[in-house]
Amino acid sequence: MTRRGKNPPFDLMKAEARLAAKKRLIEKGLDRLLKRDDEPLFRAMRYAVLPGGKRFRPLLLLASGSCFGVSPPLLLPFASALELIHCYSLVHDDLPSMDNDDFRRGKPSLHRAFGENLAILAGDGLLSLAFETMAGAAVPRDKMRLKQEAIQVVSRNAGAAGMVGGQALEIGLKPGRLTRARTEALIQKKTGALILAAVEVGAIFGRARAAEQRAVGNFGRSLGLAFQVRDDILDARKENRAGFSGRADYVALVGKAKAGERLEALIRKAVVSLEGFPPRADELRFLARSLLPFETEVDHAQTAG
Ligand code: GRG
Repeated sequence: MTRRGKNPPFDLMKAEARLAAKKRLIEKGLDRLLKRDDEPLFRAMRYAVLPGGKRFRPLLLLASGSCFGVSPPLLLPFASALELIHCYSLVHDDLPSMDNDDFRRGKPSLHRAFGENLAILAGDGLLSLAFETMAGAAVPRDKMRLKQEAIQVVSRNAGAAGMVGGQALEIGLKPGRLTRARTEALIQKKTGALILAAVEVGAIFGRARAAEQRAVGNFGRSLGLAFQVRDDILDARKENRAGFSGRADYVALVGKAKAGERLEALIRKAVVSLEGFPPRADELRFLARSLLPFETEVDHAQTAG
């Protein structure tokens, strides 16, 4: 049986319902992983993760798994790990020495609530827990090699070659040196790398063929870029920034209208990458479309936190 064929009709409702069920699974999984303890460090770690945001990356990972016929429970440790890494990055990004943000997910940022030293340690704790979770994932013997590959992909994309590297590029930015190409390359690392890892892990466990891996990789790269462009558009709506923000800000670079056009084009490109994939790819298509302008506030599949 071939997985690719003519483009099937898109069943939005079904995809939405499946994603909602996946989100419930993710929330339960994260709650289980985070120790209930009165020690400030453990309280801080829970505060950083629960209740959460959109859970976009773990949903993407599970949706990619479903696209290749892999059931969510097998992938849950990897989906949880990605969210833990994402949460640690938010905690560290909010620190005074980084973005210096006082609020995150509608509440005081972790360093405002628990102090800077504990925020650093809670971030470190979440990162380590992510790797402990992936290493401890129970997989059948014939999938051990896939597990190793998945851990490698997540490590690479979270680290200096991916998200951390992108953040380092951003803190080294000099006014006037940003081109669109440089900005997009930076975004691919800072924001795109985790999103790409999410879709790749699903494809790894689904033993996707080379052409399918390429298609899903292209989907992930377009989506990673789209995600940050959308975030910059939403940020620009909230505040009226003038001049150099110290960030690789897409809206500041090309203006709101062009950023909106780029966002739509990227989402179209992402969806086109999956052309010929069967209805099992509808959850991925749904997640891509949920980033469209004016659907951005829609909680995809009642998925917003
Ligand atoms: C500090 C190691 C380190 C890395 C920082 C990813 C990142 C690099 C920082 C996070 C801050 C930021 C604005 C990143 C861009 C990606 C992004 C739009 C994050 C917000 O992700 P959402 O919208 O948040 O998925 P929720 O709250 O829904 O999880």
